[in-house]
Amino acid sequence: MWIKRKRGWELPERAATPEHVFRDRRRFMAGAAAGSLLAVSGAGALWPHRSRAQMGPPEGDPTTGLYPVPRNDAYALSRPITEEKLAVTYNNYYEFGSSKTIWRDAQRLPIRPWTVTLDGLVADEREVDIDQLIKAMPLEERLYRHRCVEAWSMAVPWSGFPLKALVDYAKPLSDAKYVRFETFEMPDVARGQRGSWYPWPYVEGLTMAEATNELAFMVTGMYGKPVPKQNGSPLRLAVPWKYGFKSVKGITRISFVKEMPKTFWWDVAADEYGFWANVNPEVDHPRWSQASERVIGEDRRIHTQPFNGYGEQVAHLYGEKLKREYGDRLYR
Ligand SMILES: Nc1nc2c(c(=O)[nH]1)N[C@H]1C(S)=C(S)[C@@H](COP(=O)(O)O)O[C@H]1N2
Ligand SMILES: [Mo]
Repeated sequence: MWIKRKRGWELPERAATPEHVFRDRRRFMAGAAAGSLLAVSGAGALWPHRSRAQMGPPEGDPTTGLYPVPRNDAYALSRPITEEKLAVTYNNYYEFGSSKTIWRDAQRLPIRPWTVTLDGLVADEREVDIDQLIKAMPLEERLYRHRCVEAWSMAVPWSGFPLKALVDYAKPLSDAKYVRFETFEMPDVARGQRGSWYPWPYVEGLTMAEATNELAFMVTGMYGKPVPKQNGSPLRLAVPWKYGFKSVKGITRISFVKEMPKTFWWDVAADEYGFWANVNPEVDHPRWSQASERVIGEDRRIHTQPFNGYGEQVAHLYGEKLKREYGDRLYR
């Protein structure tokens, strides 16, 4: 079905992005920030098909006027926020390719009109317009840690609303056990979806208890503006106690289901990734250590914390019964 090949995703971050390459990129971004580089005529030669390199919020995004939204101080951090330029240009979004620099390609994604289907075990299945949905939700800003399974991390000011608010809005039936998230399928604009070795569309899932935990957050903005396309516009998930691949981007469908959803990376490499993927420094990825993480934008590594530092809010979700049933799979 798929060909086992080492792709960027599967490499430890240090191998995938040698430090000096990354530092050179930072110098490049610093130049761009100063307004020099993108303005010079050479930029046209670098990106002949782009009249203007857009890395920020989508141009003409109808939600622009909603931001900034009030910060919820219950979700503060004791580490510096990642520089915005880095958070919006160093991404994982396999729909647009397996490199970290997909932000230009992601601009091709049409984000309006955009609907989200709410279906499965709900009182009424329906398709909601994204702007109607956003208008119905209580928007706030939260500072969250963001830890990729590749052992790099950021600290990001997300804007959005608690997933619990959306669950309440969807009115799931009592036999719903899991929430399943599905991403768009547009191979014409998303070149990564043209290959047949990945099981598109990207699917993720949470238990109902995880989905209604206060930390589970639906993202519509970041850095006080609408969320850029490369970061998951117009709607993505942020579950900061889990590895980044659980935080699915570009959501088009949310289903309430009885069975544990077969999630994308689990389907691709069941021996490496699974459903739970809770951050745990003591359980290594089969091919690299999870004990520490490289802080994007800083020349340092820090120790990784159990549940990425959110144990107080979520550890109780994973009691003895689940530990017996899943063992280390709870952490991959
Ligand atoms: N649809 C979709 N969502 C996705 C991914 C993806 O490839 N496709 N990559 C995941 C991974 S591995 C990570 S680490 C985060 C990265 O989010 P960021 O680019 O905003 O930092 O998005 C996650 N969500
Ligand atoms: Mo990731």
